[in-house]
Amino acid sequence: MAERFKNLVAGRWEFPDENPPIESLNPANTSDLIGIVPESTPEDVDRAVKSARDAFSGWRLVPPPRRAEILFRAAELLVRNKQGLGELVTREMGKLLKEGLGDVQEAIDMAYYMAGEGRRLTGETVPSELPDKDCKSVRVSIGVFGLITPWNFPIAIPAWKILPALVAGNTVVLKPSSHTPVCATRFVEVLMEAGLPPGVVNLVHGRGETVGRELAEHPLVDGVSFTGSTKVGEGIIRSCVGVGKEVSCEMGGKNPIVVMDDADLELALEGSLWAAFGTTGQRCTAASRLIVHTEVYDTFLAEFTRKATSMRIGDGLTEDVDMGPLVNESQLGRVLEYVKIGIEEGASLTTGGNRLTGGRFDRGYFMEPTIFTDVTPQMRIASEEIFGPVVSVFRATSFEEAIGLANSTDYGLSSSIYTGDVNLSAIAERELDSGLVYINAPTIGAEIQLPFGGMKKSGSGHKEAGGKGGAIDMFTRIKVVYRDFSGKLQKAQIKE
Ligand code: UN1
Repeated sequence: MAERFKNLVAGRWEFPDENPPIESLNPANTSDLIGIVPESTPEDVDRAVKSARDAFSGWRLVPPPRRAEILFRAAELLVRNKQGLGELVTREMGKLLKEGLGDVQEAIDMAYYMAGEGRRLTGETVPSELPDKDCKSVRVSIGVFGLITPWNFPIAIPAWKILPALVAGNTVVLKPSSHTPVCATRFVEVLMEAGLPPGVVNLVHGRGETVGRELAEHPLVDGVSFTGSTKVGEGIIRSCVGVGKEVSCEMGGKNPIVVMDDADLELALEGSLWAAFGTTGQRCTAASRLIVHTEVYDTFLAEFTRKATSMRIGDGLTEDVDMGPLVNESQLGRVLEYVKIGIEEGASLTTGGNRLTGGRFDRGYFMEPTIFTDVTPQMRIASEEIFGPVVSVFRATSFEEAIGLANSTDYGLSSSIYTGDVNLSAIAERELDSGLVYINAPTIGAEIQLPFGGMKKSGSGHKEAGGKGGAIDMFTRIKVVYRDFSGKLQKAQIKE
């Protein structure tokens, strides 16, 4: 019998069975059934939202440093369970074990950071223009948040959203991806074990079209934080903005790495390989365009192709593997479809492009690292997010042309330049149109103590994670308080 992973509503674990359950399979070996979760209904969402609403009235009054103590305990539990959770991430999502452990580490980092925020949630105190009057701003909790998370960081991204929401005094309903529901359940279990009161965190499993939609559109939800495709995100933004809900959407990317002729080529190769094929290209920050200066183009491409073709593909739980599977059959199909599109558009397939078959490969969703050349910015493979191990290599004859190419998509999440020229790096930092810019480092691997989010079609609304302008701004509202202790009517701006 498959293990059942439940919803959490008002502090009670439950398994509604109106619909047949959803199976969670290991993408490296589909005979490995990790568990089943309910396919919940809009009524389940409604009850979860109401439970969050009920819990809000008490949770908002708990002093933030007390809320933070629970986060701190959660961090410690995550540290203790890191190995098991990391293995589960790999088993359910497919990334290499070291990356699965990294996924958990990102949640640990976020838990410690946001626990610290419990003693910081700062406002401002400024002088008044009038005597015997003070002026300050304070942060207040907002209410109930609907959190909709993807499968590619199945523990880290729920942590990015839940932890700042909670320390700021909100309550939440989480709808995790139906491809990685077990990781999300385990994470919520840790939060409960850390001592959260019932109803502060609720978990509802199910499909985006039903459960996700109901959560985003529910009138008792005050804000929505979503990570996923631009298409779904844009729908959420429209529905939230129309009714004045807080909204944060982290969406696609088409992230470039520029390699200049004066770059440390070995470093650029290593970084490009990690950013293009790490996590099987399934990061919104993955590099899908390499823009290489013509002086080093041939050497770079030859070496990059050689390194890509020698990558070892397999189950991320086994050693000596450099790249795991795609998350499921439909993602694999989508990525292979883009390979076909690239060929039809006239790009040259330098290496890869095929599903891997035979023996152990037949049990999972494996494909070759794939490189296209002779690509123009107008092609779909150069402009649409593929979300797999497929990268296009472009030739640029100058720095200006390289930056122009880098900025030539509708997306703007992350970008990178490899150069030995400090002046060029400063100009690139200024000109690259993206929320994250890396100098002599790949496009992936943002740290949690600064805001995370994109420009253009990559993100909208608030940013995530720590630092000024990060997630705390999403999960609090600023209230301004004027206190007049003069005992008389004083009129600002009025000269009498
Ligand atoms: C994502 O792919 O949605 O910067 C998030 C990175 C990770 C987060 C990626 N820290 O690559």
